[in-house]
Amino acid sequence: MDLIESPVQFDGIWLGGHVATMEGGQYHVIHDAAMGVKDGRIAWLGEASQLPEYQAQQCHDLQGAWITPGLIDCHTHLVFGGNRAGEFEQRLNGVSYQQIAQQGGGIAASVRATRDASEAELVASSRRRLLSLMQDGVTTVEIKSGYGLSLESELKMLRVATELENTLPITVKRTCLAAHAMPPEFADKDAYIDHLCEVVLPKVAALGMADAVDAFCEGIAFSVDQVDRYFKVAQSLDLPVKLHAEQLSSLGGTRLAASYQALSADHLEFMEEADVAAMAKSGTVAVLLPGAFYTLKETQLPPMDLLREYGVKIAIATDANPGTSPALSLRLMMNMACTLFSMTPEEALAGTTIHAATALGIDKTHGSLALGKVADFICWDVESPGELCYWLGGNLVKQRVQQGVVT
Ligand code: DI6
Ligand code: FE
Repeated sequence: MDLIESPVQFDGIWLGGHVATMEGGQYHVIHDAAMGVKDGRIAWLGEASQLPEYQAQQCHDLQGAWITPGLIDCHTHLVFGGNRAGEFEQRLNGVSYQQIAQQGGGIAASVRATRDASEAELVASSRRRLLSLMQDGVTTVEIKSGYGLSLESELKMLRVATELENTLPITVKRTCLAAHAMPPEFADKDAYIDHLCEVVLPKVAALGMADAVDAFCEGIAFSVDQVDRYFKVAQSLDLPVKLHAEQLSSLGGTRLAASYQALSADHLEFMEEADVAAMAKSGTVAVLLPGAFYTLKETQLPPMDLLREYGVKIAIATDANPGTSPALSLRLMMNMACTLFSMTPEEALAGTTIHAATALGIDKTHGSLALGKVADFICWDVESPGELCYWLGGNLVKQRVQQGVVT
């Protein structure tokens, strides 16, 4: 019997450049690489000199460019009505946060504006912000609710996130952050948490509107006990959890999150060694948010040495929100993670690729470049991957590829 060797078929092949695969959280460089894509997945990846005979519908010459996995922004509050630039200006003219809050500003202002906005208005304003992230290399984004704080308006925010995914070349993971702040209708925090447990979470789960559940555990928000009750219900509904923890003070929210095998605990400036140990044990990712650290002029640094010592995976995200992090570039956050948190450029890139994928529970398919993984990647006009963290701003994207399609 004749054995006919037929050429390998690709929808597209990329040649003439270099690849940082980010496997295992390291650059893992392939120089003079070739990457073949078929049906939206990576079908071949290695040194070009090893390529078998192939046929490709499209051939892309990288001209020396670098390919990395598409960036993953694993913590954003991208959907909201209005903005708070006016408060930013007020503060710089000497009005305090407290005074602004007393005048009905702060999160309450964003809740009002989000409730008042139509779904179409929210799609339009969020879309502009999302396009900025995408143009800077983001191929997957997490979007939280949390400025609605009523069943209807939380669902509205989650529908907007769904609509963004349906109309743009981006993967969106939706998180229900109904326990973000107190809505004006409730005076008692326990009563609001009861409402979330009895009504909001079951409905969100039944409609399949969220991939995860999040809360803000802080003196100005919800206590460890309240978050515990809310997480118990999330768990019973098979929804993974994540938590805003130890941002302004140390309450032990991180340990609670770890006890629920949380996907991530986020912010973490005030975490202690016992929190780090608990995260290492549960495999919970530490999501650091340098945009909020910078905007709040925080001086307490997250415990980088302890996180490294215990081998906790570290992700970096924009925390894009109208109050504490109006950030529209994930690459700028990578630069800030290096400068403010002493991360290396390699750690920062791992933090917006493979570790960010783990923080969203999608690392089997996303976050690094390997055979069979989703072909989400960026071709960058840089001479080395370290440049991605080096430039403050600028447009370094040469080509953006989502599920194998140039977008
Ligand atoms: N932590 C924060 O820093 C933001 N939310 C949160 O849970 C604040 C959001 C805002 O000010 O609108
Ligand atoms: Fe946040």
